[in-house]
Amino acid sequence: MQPSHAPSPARATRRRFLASTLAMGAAMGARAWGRETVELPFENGARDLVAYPQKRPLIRLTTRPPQLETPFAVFGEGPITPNDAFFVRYHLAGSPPPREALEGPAFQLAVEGHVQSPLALAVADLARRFDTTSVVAVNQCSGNGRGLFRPRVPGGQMGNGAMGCARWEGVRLADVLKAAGVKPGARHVLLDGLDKPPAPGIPDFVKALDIDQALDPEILLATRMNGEPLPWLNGYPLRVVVPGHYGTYWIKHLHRITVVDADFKGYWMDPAYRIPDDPCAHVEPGTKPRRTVPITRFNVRSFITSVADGSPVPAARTTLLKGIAFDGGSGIREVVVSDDEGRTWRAAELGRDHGRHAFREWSLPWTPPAVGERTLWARATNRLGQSQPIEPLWNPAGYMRNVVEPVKVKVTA
Ligand SMILES: Nc1nc2c(c(=O)[nH]1)N[C@H]1C(S)=C(S)[C@@H](COP(=O)(O)O)O[C@H]1N2
Ligand SMILES: [Mo]
Repeated sequence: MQPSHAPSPARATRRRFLASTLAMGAAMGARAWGRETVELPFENGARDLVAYPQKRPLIRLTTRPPQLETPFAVFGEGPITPNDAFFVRYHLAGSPPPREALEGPAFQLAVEGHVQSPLALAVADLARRFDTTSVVAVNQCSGNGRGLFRPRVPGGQMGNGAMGCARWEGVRLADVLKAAGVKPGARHVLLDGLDKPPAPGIPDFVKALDIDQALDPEILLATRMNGEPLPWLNGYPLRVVVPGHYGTYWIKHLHRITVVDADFKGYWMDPAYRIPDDPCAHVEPGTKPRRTVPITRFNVRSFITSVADGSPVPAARTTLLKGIAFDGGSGIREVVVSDDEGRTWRAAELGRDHGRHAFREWSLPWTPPAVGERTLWARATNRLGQSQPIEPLWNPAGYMRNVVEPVKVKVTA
């Protein structure tokens, strides 16, 4: 069953909406800082650093809609990604919705469909009617690191800056659904943001959760991020937070929740955002999977953040290597580091635990054994015993990259 979007509250303001999106680039006040650029480590990796409202200069992938990647050095500053450095991902050219459409009582969350009592809630009603709670959780785009796949794959060519970790504060989706009274036979819960397709025929960005999953008390409808209201470009005034799951489910500017009693078959669930039906979500490079399933939880990842690829490291001195690790919600058990391409590994010390969905910092003192080029590897294992492959795994959409990312350093006398 396809849900109808006809009675959308955004309809009435659609003309104004389209007009305003045309002027988006200028209206958003994006500033290129004397055309500062960065070079991501793959062909066609030159990107401008551009400051959008509430954002420091970030790596711009596209203008319409704005898609911004976090400069990797930010992850070395701590386990919480500052709001002004947090990455931005949108699908539809008219996104984000203009600020006026998101302010005050005009912005309402509708809860409707296969429920006993449909709700229309102002954002302020949420905190009044339901308990608030918070979680520190990583948001990561399915295509984080896609630009590094070989052979190359189509889609946004990102380095590893399409992730971030924040404290998200809000109410539980389960409580809101219970207040609306989910009817027996409910199958899917559809999540829709206020951004609308720019032209007929382009499917609205709607995601679906199975009803059982939607009732998981971990899933939040968040209004705050790191103690502040959500930035405009990260979903103001309300977004979904699905800890441990790829960002595609973290609907921004959430304005409609629809419970349906049939399987939802929207474009952004099928064919988009699907992975090979295989325990490692991969196929032979260059081939197509026979069966696919929707993408769900993060696999295990770790990164070295204290030294950048290609940077010099002094010989005969101890350098503190630092980094981060995370997984789909079991938590990190161990991070090991190798300076000899896997012949030997040493265990890093894990930093403070901010919860099993957060970036886990790690550190390890390292004295380079000799002058010359060295490749450093970090590899994490989660509490389920899952780890990271040394050889990259490939799939046609470039999702779920989690290979050990080598960092080459030049040890200098
Ligand atoms: N309304 C809306 N929400 C959305 C999207 C979108 O295009 N529109 N993209 C999703 C995807 S694919 C990702 S990775 C996350 C990114 O969250 P961020 O922009 O806050 O970093 O938002 C998700 N929520
Ligand atoms: Mo994404």
